[in-house]
Amino acid sequence: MSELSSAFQRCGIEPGEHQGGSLAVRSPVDGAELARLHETPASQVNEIISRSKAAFLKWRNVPAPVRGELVRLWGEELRQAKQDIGYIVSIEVGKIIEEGLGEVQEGVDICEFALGQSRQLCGKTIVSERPGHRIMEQYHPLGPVAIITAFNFPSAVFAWNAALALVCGDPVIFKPSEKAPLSGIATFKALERAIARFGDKAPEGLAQIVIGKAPLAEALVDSSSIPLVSATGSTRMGRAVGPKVASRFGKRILELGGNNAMVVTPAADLDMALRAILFGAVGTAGQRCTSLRRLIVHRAVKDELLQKLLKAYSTLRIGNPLTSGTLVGPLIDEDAYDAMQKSIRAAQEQGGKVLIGGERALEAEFPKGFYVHPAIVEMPEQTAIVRHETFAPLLYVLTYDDFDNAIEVHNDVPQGLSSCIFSNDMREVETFISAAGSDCGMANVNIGPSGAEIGGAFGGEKETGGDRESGSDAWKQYMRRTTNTINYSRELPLAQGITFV
Ligand code: UN1
Repeated sequence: MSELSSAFQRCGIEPGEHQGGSLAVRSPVDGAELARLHETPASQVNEIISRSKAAFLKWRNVPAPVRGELVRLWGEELRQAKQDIGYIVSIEVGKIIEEGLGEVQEGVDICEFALGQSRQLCGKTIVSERPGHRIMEQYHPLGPVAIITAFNFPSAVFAWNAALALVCGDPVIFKPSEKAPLSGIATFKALERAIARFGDKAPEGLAQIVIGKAPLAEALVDSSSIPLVSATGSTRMGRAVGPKVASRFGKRILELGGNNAMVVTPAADLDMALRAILFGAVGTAGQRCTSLRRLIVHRAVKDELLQKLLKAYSTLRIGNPLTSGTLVGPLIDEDAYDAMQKSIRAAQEQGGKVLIGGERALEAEFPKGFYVHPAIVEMPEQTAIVRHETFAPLLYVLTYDDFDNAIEVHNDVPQGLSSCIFSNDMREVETFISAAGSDCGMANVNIGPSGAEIGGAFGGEKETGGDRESGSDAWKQYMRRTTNTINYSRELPLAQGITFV
């Protein structure tokens, strides 16, 4: 039995589930077919939504800390399956195995976070202007949540959303990316095992998965029975999803494109910046929404930094992500490769100079795998192509002289996910994270833009979508808030001093 078949088996994915279907799943590693999944017929979506609605009526009454016990068990299952799911992520998405494992760890972490959160779903008590009155807030479960994820984090982003939704009292319907459904299924199976261990208190239909393409996602997006749609992917996808959900007054969490930059000032520790640039721009082959795409470097340190960077880029180990020591795996598919080539050409037309990389790699060994040499392109200014997100290891370098101008350039892109500054000058650092600094949802100091921990709220502004998921108070989006004014007096005074009868 192949290593993959054994991993499927240990994850509870039966041969009948991954063979004989119409949806072919290919590995970006070498183009080999990994599975043929059975697609969920669109005609079944209504039934799935009905089951979710019925599950909600029961689940909302289970005390939140008891719901927390379910995600605790899920975290245990993920821990146990970490090697297998990490391996499936790696072979299906092309991430190096270290990052595949890290992604599963992110799922474990959010389960533990959600477990704690299950005892802290609390609102405020507010003083009333009226005697003998008290105002308080409660957070109540919201209803079925649709979770639509992208190929690049096929396990963790489902876990981020589902762990919180479940402790908040909401059933989940998961639509993994059709480019990486296997990792999603493996993560979902771990949840099913947790549900089985949890027992009768978990209603039937609490967690469901649909396998297939965009029409399934559209059916979920359009359903007024789904009060919250959490969608991760491109800005183009968000532009389609956002207005549809809004038109039926649904809530949404949109996690869309980024165009993340690093400002490197003369006061930076350049060796640290170098390491952060490498992980940020080259890690995950530049296919994180938080990947580093723009380097805004002061003229005084540019040459030194670029010299170090070019040296490091020239020795990057590109190859099979499952082989230990590899740093850069393949792009997800040929379209991603073509998009990178197109952006490099556009950059050149707009005055850019390719300093290194951009060419296809390992074509002889992997004719159906799209490996590239990560590219660095120096730009004379922030032209149209630099303002566009290309999901590939393509780093633009921009030079600045004046710090205020660096911040202006930094913010002058349509996206607003993550950002960072490398500097040991407290004036620069504090300015960068101040109201007049970075306009992104995440602004880091002396660490790169990618690889966030789950404890903070994750997300960004502008075309990134404006929403937050994962840590901090992101849980509130999975609940509805009620404000309760309680009168324990024998009078009935009106607010604002109004007298009536
Ligand atoms: C994504 O790329 O969609 O901060 C999510 C990070 C990861 C999550 C990225 N923790 O890079």
